[in-house]
Amino acid sequence: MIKLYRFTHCPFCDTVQDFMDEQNIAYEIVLVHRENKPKEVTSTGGTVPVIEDNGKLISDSKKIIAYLRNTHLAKQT
Ligand SMILES: N[C@@H](CCC(=O)N[C@@H](CS)C(=O)NCC(=O)O)C(=O)O
Repeated sequence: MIKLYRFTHCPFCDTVQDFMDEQNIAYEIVLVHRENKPKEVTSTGGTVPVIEDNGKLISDSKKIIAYLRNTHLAKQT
């Protein structure tokens, strides 16, 4: 299942999470604290949101949504 790394308060993270909710894409949330970011976040530039999908890490809300459109939505049709 997709993991969504996010801060509790983060408008970019909300955009990605709202998109996955609207498109019925299953995910689990990994809450990240600004002072103690996991390697999945530090290794991709240090900002959230980051998603992990089958071992692939993607950061940046626009890139994440483009990736999900190209992969997960294509699968559903
Ligand atoms: N262009 C990025 C911006 C993401 C961004 O700036 N996220 C903030 C949180 S809302 C962040 O992670 N800041 C790094 C920090 O506070 O350490 C996106 O669209 O995902």
